[in-house]
Amino acid sequence: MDTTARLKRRAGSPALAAHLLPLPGTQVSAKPVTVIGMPLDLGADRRGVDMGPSAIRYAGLKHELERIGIAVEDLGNVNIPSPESHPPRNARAKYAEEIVRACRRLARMVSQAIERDRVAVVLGGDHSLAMGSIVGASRCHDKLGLLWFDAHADFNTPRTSPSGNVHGMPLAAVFQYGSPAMRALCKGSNVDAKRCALVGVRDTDEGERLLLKKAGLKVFTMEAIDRYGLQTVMRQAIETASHGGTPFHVSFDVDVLDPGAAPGVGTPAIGGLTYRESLLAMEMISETAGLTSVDMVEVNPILDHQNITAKIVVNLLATLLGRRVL
Ligand SMILES: [Mn+2]
Repeated sequence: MDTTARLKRRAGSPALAAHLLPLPGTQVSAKPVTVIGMPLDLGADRRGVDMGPSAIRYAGLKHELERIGIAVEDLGNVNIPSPESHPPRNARAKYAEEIVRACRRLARMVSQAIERDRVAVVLGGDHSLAMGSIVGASRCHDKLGLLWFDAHADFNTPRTSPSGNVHGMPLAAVFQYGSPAMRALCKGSNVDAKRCALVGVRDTDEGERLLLKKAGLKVFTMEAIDRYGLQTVMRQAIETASHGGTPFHVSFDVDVLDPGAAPGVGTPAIGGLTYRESLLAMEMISETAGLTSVDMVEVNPILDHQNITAKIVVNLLATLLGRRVL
């Protein structure tokens, strides 16, 4: 059975199936890709995002990328300890040490892929893994830009976080706010505030709002997207991240999409991007030259319907890496 028929069958309803059909056009000659699975759920309260890498692979990532002429190697999964093996040591930053150790392993794999002139594609897992990808990509460049798609700002610290879950803290750690272990890891980051843009934010905590302002990042909220449109916002966000031709990392929390479109995410928040808007964002990024690496995080198959969220991720990645309609 070909991909189209398979997607149709899996999608259930014909309307949904039509929405998910692979686009007919292909664009060959994109950079080869290295896929790394990061089944990390130590940063989130709810189990399930550890199955994200599996769901995305099952949705046909490798097949779809190869279909459009991209060479793919899959390094399998980074080994992650199970939260059942011991309780968190620190309730304000649960499993921070274990997460940092896993991120160091991920950083090595990401930097080795980039050094071999490949695009590193990291499948999550909860968003705390982004610390590892960013540190890994930073090792390969003097400066690294960062495009962070998210419903949340992920700018909490152990002090401001209401939950103590580390997946709400990775971006703050990149800017040296957070637990000592996280700050030590993120000393390896080359991202500075003027080369970082957040897109799609709509749900923030009190403490992190103050810290976010202090850090001076460019935040493009959903309100900005409503007012100015996605194209205008993305132009500015890309300009920020790739300022002066800087290579950049994309960290994409799938909860930036509206849960009506992508229900299988760890922390859903209503009022997000449509599927079309998220595709357009990927198209616009793919028109630039600077992409070094990308995370797709927080896919939770337990909360999903017929793996549609993972299928959306496959379409987003294919588009980001060069798939075209014509
Ligand atoms: Mn996030």
